[in-house]
Amino acid sequence: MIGKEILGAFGLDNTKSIEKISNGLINLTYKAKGSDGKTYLLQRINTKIFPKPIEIQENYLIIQDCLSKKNSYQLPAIISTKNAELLLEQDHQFWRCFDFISGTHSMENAEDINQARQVAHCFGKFSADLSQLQSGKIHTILPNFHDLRLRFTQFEQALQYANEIRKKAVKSLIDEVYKNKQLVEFYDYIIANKNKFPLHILHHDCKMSNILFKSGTNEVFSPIDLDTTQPGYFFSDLGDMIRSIVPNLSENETDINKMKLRTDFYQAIKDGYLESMQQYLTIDELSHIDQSGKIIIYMQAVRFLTDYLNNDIYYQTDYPAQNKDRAENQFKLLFLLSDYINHLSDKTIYA
Ligand code: GN1
Ligand code: MG
Repeated sequence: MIGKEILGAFGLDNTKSIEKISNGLINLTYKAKGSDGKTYLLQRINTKIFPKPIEIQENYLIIQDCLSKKNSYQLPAIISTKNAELLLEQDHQFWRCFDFISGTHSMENAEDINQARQVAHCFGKFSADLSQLQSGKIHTILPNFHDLRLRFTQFEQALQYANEIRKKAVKSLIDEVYKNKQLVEFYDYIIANKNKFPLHILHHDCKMSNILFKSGTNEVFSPIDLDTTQPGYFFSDLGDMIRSIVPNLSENETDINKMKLRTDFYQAIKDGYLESMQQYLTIDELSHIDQSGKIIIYMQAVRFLTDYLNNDIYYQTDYPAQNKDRAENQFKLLFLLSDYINHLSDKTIYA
Protein backbone atom coordinates (compact mmCIF):
# COMPACT_ATOMS: atom_id res chain seq x y z
CA MET A 1 0.00 0.00 0.00
CA ILE A 2 0.96 3.64 -0.32
CA GLY A 3 2.23 5.45 2.76
CA LYS A 4 0.55 8.63 4.07
CA GLU A 5 3.70 10.69 3.37
CA ILE A 6 3.54 9.79 -0.30
CA LEU A 7 -0.10 10.75 -0.64
CA GLY A 8 0.56 13.90 1.38
CA ALA A 9 3.46 14.93 -0.84
CA PHE A 10 1.05 15.10 -3.79
CA GLY A 11 -1.58 16.94 -1.76
CA LEU A 12 -3.75 13.86 -1.37
CA ASP A 13 -3.88 13.82 2.41
CA ASN A 14 -7.51 12.82 2.75
CA THR A 15 -8.07 10.29 0.01
CA LYS A 16 -11.49 8.64 -0.03
CA SER A 17 -10.29 5.41 -1.58
CA ILE A 18 -7.18 3.81 -3.03
CA GLU A 19 -7.24 0.88 -5.39
CA LYS A 20 -4.35 -1.00 -6.95
CA ILE A 21 -4.82 -1.40 -10.66
CA SER A 22 -2.93 -3.93 -12.64
CA ASN A 23 -1.54 -2.43 -15.78
CA GLY A 24 1.56 -4.01 -17.07
CA LEU A 25 4.38 -6.11 -15.84
CA ILE A 26 6.76 -3.38 -14.69
CA ASN A 27 5.43 -0.46 -12.59
CA LEU A 28 3.01 -0.45 -9.63
CA THR A 29 -0.09 1.65 -10.22
CA TYR A 30 -2.84 2.92 -7.91
CA LYS A 31 -6.00 4.90 -8.48
CA ALA A 32 -6.80 7.33 -5.68
CA LYS A 33 -9.95 9.38 -5.08
CA GLY A 34 -9.04 12.71 -3.54
CA SER A 35 -11.15 14.69 -1.08
CA ASP A 36 -11.71 17.17 -3.93
CA GLY A 37 -13.77 14.49 -5.70
CA LYS A 38 -11.17 14.10 -8.43
CA THR A 39 -9.38 10.89 -9.27
CA TYR A 40 -5.60 10.54 -9.51
CA LEU A 41 -3.22 7.90 -10.73
CA LEU A 42 -0.20 7.22 -8.54
CA GLN A 43 2.62 5.15 -9.84
CA ARG A 44 5.81 3.75 -8.39
CA ILE A 45 8.38 3.60 -11.15
CA ASN A 46 10.46 0.46 -11.29
CA THR A 47 13.97 1.90 -11.18
CA LYS A 48 15.61 -1.45 -11.87
CA ILE A 49 14.17 -1.06 -15.34
CA PHE A 50 13.96 2.72 -15.56
CA PRO A 51 17.11 3.95 -13.80
CA LYS A 52 16.54 7.64 -14.70
CA PRO A 53 12.84 8.30 -13.99
CA ILE A 54 13.30 12.07 -14.15
CA GLU A 55 14.10 11.73 -17.86
CA ILE A 56 10.75 9.98 -18.38
CA GLN A 57 8.99 12.93 -16.78
CA GLU A 58 11.00 15.46 -18.81
CA ASN A 59 10.16 13.62 -22.02
CA TYR A 60 6.50 13.62 -21.05
CA LEU A 61 6.46 17.42 -20.80
CA ILE A 62 8.22 17.82 -24.16
CA ILE A 63 5.82 15.41 -25.85
CA GLN A 64 2.80 16.99 -24.18
CA ASP A 65 3.89 20.43 -25.36
CA CYS A 66 4.57 19.27 -28.93
CA LEU A 67 1.18 17.53 -29.20
CA SER A 68 -0.65 20.45 -27.71
CA LYS A 69 0.94 22.92 -30.17
CA LYS A 70 -0.26 20.68 -32.98
CA ASN A 71 -3.79 20.52 -31.56
CA SER A 72 -3.22 16.81 -31.29
CA TYR A 73 -3.86 14.58 -28.26
CA GLN A 74 -4.41 16.11 -24.85
CA LEU A 75 -2.38 14.01 -22.43
CA PRO A 76 -3.31 13.55 -18.75
CA ALA A 77 -1.56 16.26 -16.71
CA ILE A 78 1.33 15.46 -14.41
CA ILE A 79 0.51 16.43 -10.84
CA SER A 80 3.66 17.86 -9.26
CA THR A 81 4.51 17.42 -5.61
CA LYS A 82 3.82 20.20 -3.11
CA ASN A 83 7.48 21.18 -3.65
CA ALA A 84 6.80 21.53 -7.39
CA GLU A 85 8.82 18.42 -8.28
CA LEU A 86 7.86 16.08 -11.12
CA LEU A 87 8.72 13.07 -8.96
CA LEU A 88 8.76 12.17 -5.30
CA GLU A 89 11.77 10.29 -4.00
CA GLN A 90 10.98 8.31 -0.89
CA ASP A 91 13.23 5.59 0.57
CA HIS A 92 15.06 5.23 -2.75
CA GLN A 93 11.79 4.78 -4.60
CA PHE A 94 10.28 7.17 -7.11
CA TRP A 95 6.60 8.07 -7.29
CA ARG A 96 4.67 10.17 -9.75
CA CYS A 97 1.09 11.31 -10.00
CA PHE A 98 -1.25 12.01 -12.92
CA ASP A 99 -4.66 13.49 -13.26
CA PHE A 100 -7.10 10.68 -14.04
CA ILE A 101 -9.26 12.14 -16.78
CA SER A 102 -12.90 11.66 -15.90
CA GLY A 103 -15.19 10.26 -18.55
CA THR A 104 -12.47 8.10 -20.06
CA HIS A 105 -11.64 4.44 -19.76
CA SER A 106 -9.19 1.93 -21.20
CA MET A 107 -9.87 -1.48 -22.71
CA GLU A 108 -7.88 -4.70 -22.66
CA ASN A 109 -8.80 -5.92 -26.11
CA ALA A 110 -10.32 -4.71 -29.37
CA GLU A 111 -13.85 -5.96 -29.83
CA ASP A 112 -14.12 -5.33 -33.55
CA ILE A 113 -12.03 -4.26 -36.52
CA ASN A 114 -13.21 -0.70 -36.21
CA GLN A 115 -11.67 -0.43 -32.73
CA ALA A 116 -8.48 -2.12 -33.92
CA ARG A 117 -8.20 0.37 -36.76
CA GLN A 118 -8.77 3.31 -34.40
CA VAL A 119 -6.04 2.11 -32.04
CA ALA A 120 -3.57 1.75 -34.90
CA HIS A 121 -4.52 5.12 -36.31
CA CYS A 122 -3.98 6.69 -32.87
CA PHE A 123 -0.49 5.30 -32.30
CA GLY A 124 0.41 6.18 -35.91
CA LYS A 125 -0.83 9.74 -35.49
CA PHE A 126 1.07 10.00 -32.21
CA SER A 127 4.33 9.25 -34.06
CA ALA A 128 3.43 11.39 -37.06
CA ASP A 129 2.66 14.39 -34.84
CA LEU A 130 5.99 13.95 -33.04
CA SER A 131 8.03 13.58 -36.21
CA GLN A 132 9.55 17.04 -35.83
CA LEU A 133 11.09 16.02 -32.48
CA GLN A 134 13.51 13.73 -34.21
CA SER A 135 16.55 15.94 -33.76
CA GLY A 136 17.51 14.23 -30.51
CA LYS A 137 15.33 16.47 -28.35
CA ILE A 138 14.02 13.69 -26.20
CA HIS A 139 15.97 11.33 -23.96
CA THR A 140 16.45 7.73 -24.98
CA ILE A 141 14.98 6.10 -21.89
CA LEU A 142 15.93 2.50 -22.58
CA PRO A 143 18.95 2.30 -24.88
CA ASN A 144 18.72 -0.70 -27.25
CA PHE A 145 15.18 -1.47 -26.06
CA HIS A 146 14.03 -3.09 -29.31
CA ASP A 147 17.51 -4.13 -30.44
CA LEU A 148 16.85 -7.66 -31.59
CA ARG A 149 20.56 -8.51 -31.98
CA LEU A 150 21.11 -7.56 -28.34
CA ARG A 151 18.03 -9.53 -27.20
CA PHE A 152 19.43 -12.55 -29.01
CA THR A 153 22.84 -12.12 -27.36
CA GLN A 154 21.18 -11.75 -23.95
CA PHE A 155 19.30 -14.98 -24.62
CA GLU A 156 22.53 -16.83 -25.44
CA GLN A 157 24.16 -15.49 -22.28
CA ALA A 158 21.20 -16.59 -20.18
CA LEU A 159 21.38 -20.01 -21.80
CA GLN A 160 25.02 -20.33 -20.85
CA TYR A 161 24.33 -19.67 -17.16
CA ALA A 162 20.87 -21.22 -16.79
CA ASN A 163 20.26 -24.11 -14.42
CA GLU A 164 19.88 -27.50 -16.08
CA ILE A 165 16.30 -28.08 -14.95
CA ARG A 166 15.02 -24.86 -16.47
CA LYS A 167 17.08 -25.39 -19.61
CA LYS A 168 15.65 -28.87 -20.09
CA ALA A 169 12.09 -27.63 -19.58
CA VAL A 170 12.39 -25.23 -22.53
CA LYS A 171 14.42 -27.31 -24.96
CA SER A 172 11.84 -27.08 -27.76
CA LEU A 173 11.53 -23.30 -27.26
CA ILE A 174 15.30 -22.89 -27.49
CA ASP A 175 15.12 -24.70 -30.83
CA GLU A 176 12.44 -22.22 -31.97
CA VAL A 177 14.78 -19.31 -31.23
CA TYR A 178 17.36 -20.75 -33.64
CA LYS A 179 14.80 -21.85 -36.24
CA ASN A 180 13.62 -18.25 -36.60
CA LYS A 181 17.05 -16.64 -36.47
CA GLN A 182 16.63 -15.12 -39.94
CA LEU A 183 14.64 -12.39 -38.14
CA VAL A 184 17.78 -11.40 -36.22
CA GLU A 185 19.62 -11.25 -39.53
CA PHE A 186 16.90 -9.08 -41.02
CA TYR A 187 17.32 -6.76 -38.03
CA ASP A 188 21.07 -6.56 -38.77
CA TYR A 189 20.17 -5.57 -42.34
CA ILE A 190 17.97 -2.73 -41.04
CA ILE A 191 20.77 -1.43 -38.82
CA ALA A 192 23.28 -1.62 -41.66
CA ASN A 193 21.00 0.45 -43.95
CA LYS A 194 20.03 3.49 -41.94
CA ASN A 195 19.07 5.55 -45.00
CA LYS A 196 16.50 3.00 -45.99
CA PHE A 197 15.36 2.50 -42.40
CA PRO A 198 15.55 5.83 -40.53
CA LEU A 199 14.65 6.40 -36.87
CA HIS A 200 11.16 7.60 -35.89
CA ILE A 201 9.78 8.70 -32.54
CA LEU A 202 7.77 5.70 -31.40
CA HIS A 203 5.66 4.81 -28.38
CA HIS A 204 7.20 1.34 -27.93
CA ASP A 205 4.37 -0.15 -25.85
CA CYS A 206 1.38 -0.06 -28.19
CA LYS A 207 -1.10 -2.28 -26.48
CA MET A 208 -4.81 -1.57 -26.48
CA SER A 209 -4.83 -0.74 -22.75
CA ASN A 210 -2.41 2.13 -23.40
CA ILE A 211 -5.14 4.20 -25.03
CA LEU A 212 -7.83 6.18 -23.24
CA PHE A 213 -11.27 6.12 -24.85
CA LYS A 214 -14.12 8.54 -24.20
CA SER A 215 -16.78 6.73 -22.24
CA GLY A 216 -20.07 6.55 -24.05
CA THR A 217 -18.84 7.09 -27.58
CA ASN A 218 -15.69 4.93 -27.36
CA GLU A 219 -13.80 7.49 -29.45
CA VAL A 220 -10.04 7.68 -28.86
CA PHE A 221 -9.10 10.32 -26.29
CA SER A 222 -5.32 9.93 -26.06
CA PRO A 223 -2.47 7.45 -25.87
CA ILE A 224 -0.98 6.93 -22.38
CA ASP A 225 2.04 5.25 -20.73
CA LEU A 226 4.70 7.17 -22.63
CA ASP A 227 7.61 5.79 -20.58
CA THR A 228 9.27 4.17 -23.56
CA THR A 229 8.54 6.85 -26.15
CA GLN A 230 11.90 7.30 -27.85
CA PRO A 231 13.52 6.87 -31.28
CA GLY A 232 13.14 3.45 -32.88
CA TYR A 233 12.62 1.58 -36.15
CA PHE A 234 9.51 1.22 -38.29
CA PHE A 235 8.51 -2.24 -37.04
CA SER A 236 8.14 -1.52 -33.31
CA ASP A 237 4.74 0.09 -32.86
CA LEU A 238 2.93 -1.63 -35.69
CA GLY A 239 4.50 -4.92 -34.61
CA ASP A 240 3.40 -4.51 -30.99
CA MET A 241 -0.20 -3.85 -32.02
CA ILE A 242 -0.19 -6.91 -34.23
CA ARG A 243 1.31 -8.93 -31.37
CA SER A 244 -1.18 -7.82 -28.78
CA ILE A 245 -4.39 -7.36 -30.78
CA VAL A 246 -4.43 -9.87 -33.65
CA PRO A 247 -4.48 -13.13 -31.59
CA ASN A 248 -7.75 -14.09 -29.90
CA LEU A 249 -5.81 -14.90 -26.70
CA SER A 250 -3.60 -12.75 -24.46
CA GLU A 251 0.11 -13.40 -23.87
CA ASN A 252 -0.78 -14.87 -20.45
CA GLU A 253 -3.15 -17.51 -21.83
CA THR A 254 -1.80 -21.05 -21.33
CA ASP A 255 -4.36 -22.99 -23.38
CA ILE A 256 -2.62 -22.06 -26.61
CA ASN A 257 -4.27 -24.76 -28.72
CA LYS A 258 -7.19 -22.35 -28.81
CA MET A 259 -5.07 -19.60 -30.37
CA LYS A 260 -6.32 -18.15 -33.63
CA LEU A 261 -5.34 -15.13 -35.68
CA ARG A 262 -7.99 -12.54 -36.29
CA THR A 263 -6.74 -11.83 -39.79
CA ASP A 264 -9.31 -9.11 -40.49
CA PHE A 265 -7.88 -7.31 -37.44
CA TYR A 266 -4.41 -7.65 -38.98
CA GLN A 267 -5.50 -5.78 -42.09
CA ALA A 268 -7.41 -3.18 -40.06
CA ILE A 269 -4.35 -2.45 -37.90
CA LYS A 270 -2.07 -2.15 -40.91
CA ASP A 271 -4.52 0.15 -42.70
CA GLY A 272 -5.14 2.33 -39.62
CA TYR A 273 -1.43 2.68 -38.90
CA LEU A 274 -0.48 3.51 -42.46
CA GLU A 275 -3.30 6.02 -42.75
CA SER A 276 -1.34 8.18 -40.30
CA MET A 277 2.22 7.03 -40.91
CA GLN A 278 2.55 6.10 -44.58
CA GLN A 279 3.86 9.51 -45.61
CA TYR A 280 6.67 9.27 -43.03
CA LEU A 281 7.85 5.81 -44.13
CA THR A 282 10.35 5.02 -46.90
CA ILE A 283 9.76 2.64 -49.80
CA ASP A 284 11.99 0.07 -48.08
CA GLU A 285 10.07 0.31 -44.82
CA LEU A 286 6.76 -0.02 -46.64
CA SER A 287 7.87 -3.00 -48.65
CA HIS A 288 8.94 -4.81 -45.45
CA ILE A 289 5.94 -3.73 -43.42
CA ASP A 290 4.69 -7.31 -42.95
CA GLN A 291 7.89 -8.18 -41.09
CA SER A 292 6.83 -5.86 -38.23
CA GLY A 293 4.62 -8.30 -36.33
CA LYS A 294 7.06 -11.16 -36.80
CA ILE A 295 10.05 -9.23 -35.45
CA ILE A 296 8.20 -8.00 -32.37
CA ILE A 297 6.56 -11.33 -31.55
CA TYR A 298 9.88 -13.13 -31.92
CA MET A 299 11.60 -10.51 -29.75
CA GLN A 300 8.93 -10.88 -27.03
CA ALA A 301 9.21 -14.68 -27.13
CA VAL A 302 13.00 -14.40 -26.78
CA ARG A 303 12.65 -11.91 -23.91
CA PHE A 304 10.19 -14.11 -21.96
CA LEU A 305 12.38 -17.15 -22.54
CA THR A 306 15.51 -15.26 -21.47
CA ASP A 307 13.78 -14.17 -18.27
CA TYR A 308 12.74 -17.76 -17.55
CA LEU A 309 16.36 -18.90 -18.03
CA ASN A 310 17.46 -16.06 -15.72
CA ASN A 311 15.05 -17.28 -12.98
CA ASP A 312 12.48 -14.50 -13.56
CA ILE A 313 14.37 -11.34 -12.73
CA TYR A 314 12.57 -8.94 -15.10
CA TYR A 315 8.85 -9.59 -15.62
CA GLN A 316 6.39 -9.91 -12.76
CA THR A 317 5.07 -13.46 -12.58
CA ASP A 318 2.14 -15.11 -10.78
CA TYR A 319 3.58 -18.64 -10.82
CA PRO A 320 7.05 -20.19 -11.42
CA ALA A 321 6.69 -21.32 -15.04
CA GLN A 322 4.81 -18.26 -16.27
CA ASN A 323 7.63 -16.83 -18.38
CA LYS A 324 8.05 -20.23 -20.04
CA ASP A 325 4.32 -20.35 -20.79
CA ARG A 326 4.41 -16.80 -22.14
CA ALA A 327 7.32 -17.67 -24.44
CA GLU A 328 5.45 -20.74 -25.68
CA ASN A 329 2.38 -18.60 -26.33
CA GLN A 330 4.43 -16.09 -28.33
CA PHE A 331 6.16 -18.78 -30.42
CA LYS A 332 2.77 -20.23 -31.30
CA LEU A 333 1.67 -16.76 -32.37
CA LEU A 334 4.82 -16.35 -34.45
CA PHE A 335 4.12 -19.64 -36.15
CA LEU A 336 0.53 -18.66 -37.00
CA LEU A 337 1.48 -15.20 -38.22
CA SER A 338 4.43 -16.38 -40.34
CA ASP A 339 2.17 -18.89 -42.03
CA TYR A 340 -0.48 -16.25 -42.70
CA ILE A 341 2.03 -13.78 -44.13
CA ASN A 342 3.61 -16.42 -46.38
CA HIS A 343 0.19 -16.85 -47.97
CA LEU A 344 -0.63 -13.14 -48.29
CA SER A 345 -0.99 -12.12 -51.88
CA ASP A 346 -0.84 -8.35 -51.35
CA LYS A 347 2.44 -8.22 -49.41
CA THR A 348 3.76 -5.13 -51.12
CA ILE A 349 0.60 -3.21 -51.94
CA TYR A 350 1.81 -0.24 -49.92
CA ALA A 351 5.22 0.01 -51.56
C1 GN1 B 1 6.38 -4.70 -20.52
O1 GN1 B 1 4.82 -3.49 -18.19
P1 GN1 B 1 4.31 -3.31 -19.58
O2 GN1 B 1 3.21 -4.28 -19.89
O3 GN1 B 1 3.95 -1.87 -19.86
C2 GN1 B 1 7.57 -4.40 -21.43
C3 GN1 B 1 7.13 -4.43 -22.88
C4 GN1 B 1 6.51 -5.78 -23.17
C5 GN1 B 1 5.35 -6.06 -22.19
C6 GN1 B 1 4.83 -7.47 -22.37
C7 GN1 B 1 9.84 -1.60 -20.32
O4 GN1 B 1 5.47 -3.65 -20.62
O5 GN1 B 1 8.24 -4.25 -23.71
O6 GN1 B 1 6.03 -5.82 -24.47
O7 GN1 B 1 5.80 -5.93 -20.84
N1 GN1 B 1 8.12 -3.09 -21.08
C8 GN1 B 1 9.40 -2.96 -20.73
O8 GN1 B 1 3.69 -7.62 -21.60
O9 GN1 B 1 10.20 -3.90 -20.75
MG1 MG C 1 4.38 0.01 -20.40
